[in-house]
Amino acid sequence: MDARYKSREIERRSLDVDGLKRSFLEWLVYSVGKDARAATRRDWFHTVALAVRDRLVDRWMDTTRTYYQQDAKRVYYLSLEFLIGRLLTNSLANLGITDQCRQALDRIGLNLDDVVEAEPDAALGNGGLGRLAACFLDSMASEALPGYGYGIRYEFGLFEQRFEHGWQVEYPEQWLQFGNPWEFPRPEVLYPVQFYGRVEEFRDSVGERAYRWVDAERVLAMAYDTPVVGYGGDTINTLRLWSARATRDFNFGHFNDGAYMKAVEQKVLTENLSRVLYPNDATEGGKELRLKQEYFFTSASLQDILRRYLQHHSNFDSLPDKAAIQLNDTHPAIGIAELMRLLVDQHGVLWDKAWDITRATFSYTNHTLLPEALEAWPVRMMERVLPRHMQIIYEINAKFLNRSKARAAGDNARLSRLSLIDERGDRRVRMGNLAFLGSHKVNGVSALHTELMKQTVFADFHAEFPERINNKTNGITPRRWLHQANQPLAALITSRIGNGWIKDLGQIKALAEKADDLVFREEFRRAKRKNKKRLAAYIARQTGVDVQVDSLFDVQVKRMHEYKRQLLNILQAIALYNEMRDNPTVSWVPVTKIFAGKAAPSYHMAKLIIKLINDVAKVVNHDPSVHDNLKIVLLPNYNVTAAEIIMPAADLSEQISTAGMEASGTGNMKLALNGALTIGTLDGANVEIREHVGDDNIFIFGLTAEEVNDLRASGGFNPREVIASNPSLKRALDMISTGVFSPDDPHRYHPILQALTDGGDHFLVTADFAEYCEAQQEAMDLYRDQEEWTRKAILNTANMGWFSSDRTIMEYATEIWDVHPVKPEHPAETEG
Ligand code: 6GP
Repeated sequence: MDARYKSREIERRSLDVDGLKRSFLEWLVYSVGKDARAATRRDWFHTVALAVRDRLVDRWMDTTRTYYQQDAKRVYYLSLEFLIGRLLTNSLANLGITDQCRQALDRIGLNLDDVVEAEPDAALGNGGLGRLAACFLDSMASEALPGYGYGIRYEFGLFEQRFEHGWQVEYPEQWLQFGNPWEFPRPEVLYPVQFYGRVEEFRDSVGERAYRWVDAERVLAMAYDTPVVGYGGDTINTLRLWSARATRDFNFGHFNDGAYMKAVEQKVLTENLSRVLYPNDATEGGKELRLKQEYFFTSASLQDILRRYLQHHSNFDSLPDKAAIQLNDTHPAIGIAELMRLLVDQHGVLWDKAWDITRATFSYTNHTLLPEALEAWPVRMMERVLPRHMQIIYEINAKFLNRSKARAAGDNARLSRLSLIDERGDRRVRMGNLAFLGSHKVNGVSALHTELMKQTVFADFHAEFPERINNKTNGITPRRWLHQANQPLAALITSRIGNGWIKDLGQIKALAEKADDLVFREEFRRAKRKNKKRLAAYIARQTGVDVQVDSLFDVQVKRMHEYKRQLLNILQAIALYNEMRDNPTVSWVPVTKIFAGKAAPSYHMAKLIIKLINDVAKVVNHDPSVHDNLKIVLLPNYNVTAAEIIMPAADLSEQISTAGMEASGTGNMKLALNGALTIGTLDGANVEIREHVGDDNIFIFGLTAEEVNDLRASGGFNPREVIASNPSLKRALDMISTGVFSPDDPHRYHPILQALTDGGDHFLVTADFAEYCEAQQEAMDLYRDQEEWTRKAILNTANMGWFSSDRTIMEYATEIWDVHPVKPEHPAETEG
């Protein structure tokens, strides 16, 4: 072998500073094709990413090979969204080579932090559901679980949000514009996926009735693989994302007609399937393209899963022992009908057997109870787009309803609620019901949410299958959300209790006793202050607003949604602003209200609330009479990267959804783990956070889920009365309605005021306002006592160990998937 080539081989593996430096210089020239003098920051990012990628390929292959050789049971996490964020810092930290990399770059005269900034944020998701999927990938790899992620390689991720005159404006997000160094295209891994056409009945070889799907349009799904590095770098799993490709024969038909342009047009249309992520969070658009996206990635994934299974098996009897398929919400639920189709139509498995296999293989996670988010596809659309699946769904439904207890009891109302078809109005397929019926386990994402699932949307199914619903409270990966995002605190923790917490977050409990240690509190505060300085600089860059580092950083970051009640927060801000102006001699606790979050482009109310926050901010931030004691900022373009700056810097975490409406929340966990105190309702995982951090270390206010339910059911709630009896609320609303914040358009906020009054205040903003203000006052009072505040902050961090996604994922592994850790076998490392 050429000596130079051979030396490169060794360097590809070397983890020391010299080896890294040499391979950076090599990569820059030979793969990025740039001279060090001409290289941009982006060139260096690609260089470093490619060199780091080299260092994980061997172990990635070892991992995959070990799973294959042991024919291990794998879990397949099917998700329409993976909200990954940047990968460089994550890969370096999980490989344990951050310091070496930093030094190697130093020697070339570069700063790692600058290089990291050139990486685009992979935003293939909207919010909680997508970010949870990304945390789960990290935990599966870190726990050595044979886990695969399957999704779509969207060319355009979640839109970029900008504010123009205070209004949200969406711009396309182009994360792939300059290439993606982490992915491996697999042009040979291609599966056909069909749409439209019709179903033909025929007699099979033994004379049985059988069906085939004919005259369909075909699209190809092409795989792109991204390695998922577990902590310590031993296990490296795979995220396989599908991209749509037009088939060649599809185009040839047109060429023969001489219609070249038409052929190319058709190709573009076909490939639109993986073009863009739908920007709705927890609401369903009902668009045909969305249904096609769901089927596209689900079908390709199932074909891939069966191919892998058939490498070791000749029939499907043991599929459930070798594959667990988790449906991340109902988006991939069509997979239940698709697996039935593949087994029955393509592999000749008998129906009942196929159904047993399907149910034993699938499980389903529900992420929201919001009725508008429960997917229900028009039967007519389904019949047209997926005709064979529609038949299969009818068949599943008929067999189920025939056997159900409701039929026996003659309870027709119940029967129609259990049906996979909603017969009211234009008929629709209820994907939640299909997912429930086709799964052996169904889970909610917090204790409260799971209880509510049993009582509400799935009450009838729960009565039918009382063992099926179970709870898996969400978690977050401590690697990204503490170890990487909050280096000052991570270093402090490690200095006291060692670094075992990174892998076993339960160990962080040992910090609890340090809450009474004056020196530790001082250091904890210093770490927080450092993070706040970093956020303040970011705020200044992004919004031009200067905030006081020593003010109380009060943070609400999440998608803009009425049920999350950013409106409640901004109303309290207005009330506080009024109090400060009324009492200029009082020494106020300075407060900085920090908001961030995107609204779905078609969600007008959420966008109006964005404008309101920006309008209020403009008035408050420029009013000298509050002496900088109150600042309000709404940061644009909230994404994973922004969250990594915001979470570590927060003092107060706003988790103020209308009780019963937030399934779990995960931002609540990130903030508490980073030492923020929560102000929140008893909703979602807030309930469990309170149990872990203790009642004294959290500010709970407002109606409970039960009270919300009763209040709404009674019909006796009158927001106008509530407003009339609360002068500070009334004054805040009057200011909005008289155009104090919108002099250019005094009626701008009429729809908001309308919703709060005549609209009946569905989200109970007015009902919770008074208690919320009291809780805010309590928080401000406590903040004056920095020692006491810090003590509670430390207790929050110390008691959040249970909320690691490692705990969550191991619960899924043992209680749902029956999947076990598999240690990759590494052949003796070759020496070049
Ligand atoms: C979200 C829930 O709203 C949030 O409470 C939860 O923490 C998160 O899922 C992860 O479980 N739901 C969605 O993002 C969604 O799109 C269909 O639901």
